[in-house]
Amino acid sequence: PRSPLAPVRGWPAEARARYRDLGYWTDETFAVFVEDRTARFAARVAVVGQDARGVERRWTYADLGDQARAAAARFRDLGVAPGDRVVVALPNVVEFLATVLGLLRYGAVPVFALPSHREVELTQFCALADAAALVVAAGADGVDHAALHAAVAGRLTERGVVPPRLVDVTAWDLTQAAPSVLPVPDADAGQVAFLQLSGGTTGVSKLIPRTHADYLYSVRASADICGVTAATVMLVVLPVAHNFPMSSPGVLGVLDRGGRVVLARDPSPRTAFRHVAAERVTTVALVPPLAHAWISAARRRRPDLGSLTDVQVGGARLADTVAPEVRSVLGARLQQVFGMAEGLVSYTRADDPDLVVETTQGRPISPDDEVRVVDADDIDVPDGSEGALLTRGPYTIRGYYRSEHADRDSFTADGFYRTGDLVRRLPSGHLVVTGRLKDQINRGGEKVATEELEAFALTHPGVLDAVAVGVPDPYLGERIVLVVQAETGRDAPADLPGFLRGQGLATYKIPDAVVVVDELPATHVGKNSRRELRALLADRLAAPA
Ligand code: J2J
Repeated sequence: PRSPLAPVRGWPAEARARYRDLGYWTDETFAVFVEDRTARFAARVAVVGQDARGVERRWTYADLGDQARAAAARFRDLGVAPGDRVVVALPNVVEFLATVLGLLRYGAVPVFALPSHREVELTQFCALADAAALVVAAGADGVDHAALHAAVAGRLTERGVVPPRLVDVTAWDLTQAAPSVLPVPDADAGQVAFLQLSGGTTGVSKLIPRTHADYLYSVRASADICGVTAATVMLVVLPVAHNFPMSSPGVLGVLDRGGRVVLARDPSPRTAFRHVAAERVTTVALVPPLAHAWISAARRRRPDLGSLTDVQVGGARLADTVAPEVRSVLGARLQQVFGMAEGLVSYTRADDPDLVVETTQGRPISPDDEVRVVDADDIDVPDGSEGALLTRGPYTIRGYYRSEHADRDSFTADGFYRTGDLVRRLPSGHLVVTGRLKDQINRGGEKVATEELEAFALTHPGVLDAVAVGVPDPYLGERIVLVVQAETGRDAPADLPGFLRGQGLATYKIPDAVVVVDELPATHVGKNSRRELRALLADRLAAPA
């Protein structure tokens, strides 16, 4: 038996009462959501995509309900109990929806990993969550999941944690009937429903506890803002477990309204354009490099994108110069989305002037999202000036999962989340993201903690010191350059990317380039000087040769 779900720091009673009175928080849990929507829209097509074996599937809402209940029964039969955490590391296959909706229907707690995570991250998530199972699709990607699981299990055992069971959805018989009765758990909507991943700013990952009530509010409000209806056909090219395609308004927003989700197995424009034409896709969520790729591919190929009305771009800053091309080349409306798995999501609106849509990252979902823009002493700066963004509201967490230490740095005493983003707020309330305070590289929407990367580089015997730098890149926004000072008397490490891959780090964290220097510029010891060093190196490396 696993430990119970750990208590989390939630909203104070006054805030809870207010969010309920305002109608933001309801009693609906995800288990009820799954039952209700799959019954209400039973005959409509809910999801189109490949299964883990590469077979094309087309599930109605009724099918999706059956698949979720069948998955729930499989986890129950494996000995997973309601409340147990289950790490889900699946690619964009239909079993992802069966698994996640099944776990929620059953009352277990999904932990959203990505298929690009490797033994380092999976070990951290499993340990932190005390996970009962790890779900993968061995048939769908080239990864040796048995070896990966054995490595994770080995590391966990060393740390005194009982390893999770490995569940490979490729083995599931999707034609097997669901059980007729499966009790709906009597959870409270104020309880934690699942754990999302934090982008990470430190050596260890943080997990984000989201409740039924707060998350479903953000999903419903997002679906309203984005105009999701039963006619919406959403293409998912980003990893479906990420908070953006999941909830802004994402897969859940579409399922809330009876629309259709189309899962793409690869994010290339070629595959995506094929899906758009075949399924008459109306909307898609992209990160800036993909928006770029779509625009240049559409210029060359002139695909049939006639059905596409809305293109969302978020996860990293979209260049002002690229923004107008969403309409001129893709023929769709642009929506900028600035969000975070910790909560706050900001959207440009359909009735915003073009200039606002093209140059700002929108305004928050809720009238009760409290936003502060502050200087280094936490004093509010005037509108139009750059400052650090702090936020508190009906769907922004007040604390991480089992991480009191991180909480002291990440939240103010009165419960504001320190986003680590630098923004300007316009008098209209729109936010412009201008930079970042946090020790993180945003590689085209994928977040990499500099500290973690540096710590792994330092384990190489030839490395005396290492600095991970986000260097401006026209396509990715930032690329990862690892600046390394070699240990005196030793050869410069030959293949650091290969070494880091061998350490079991996620593929997206592997540096794009390594630069070996005789000596790193001198700075004073400490966290801030480390930041200065990264900034200094970023400037030098960005300068044209
Ligand atoms: C600049 N930086 C951005 C943007 C996120 C919707 C959309 C995105 C995320 C997400 C999400 C940005 N311009 N438009 O969860 O629901 C950077 C900021 C932010 C961090 C959060 C959603 N959109 N960012 O990207 O948890 O630095 O969520 O704090 O992965 O991404 O990252 P993440």
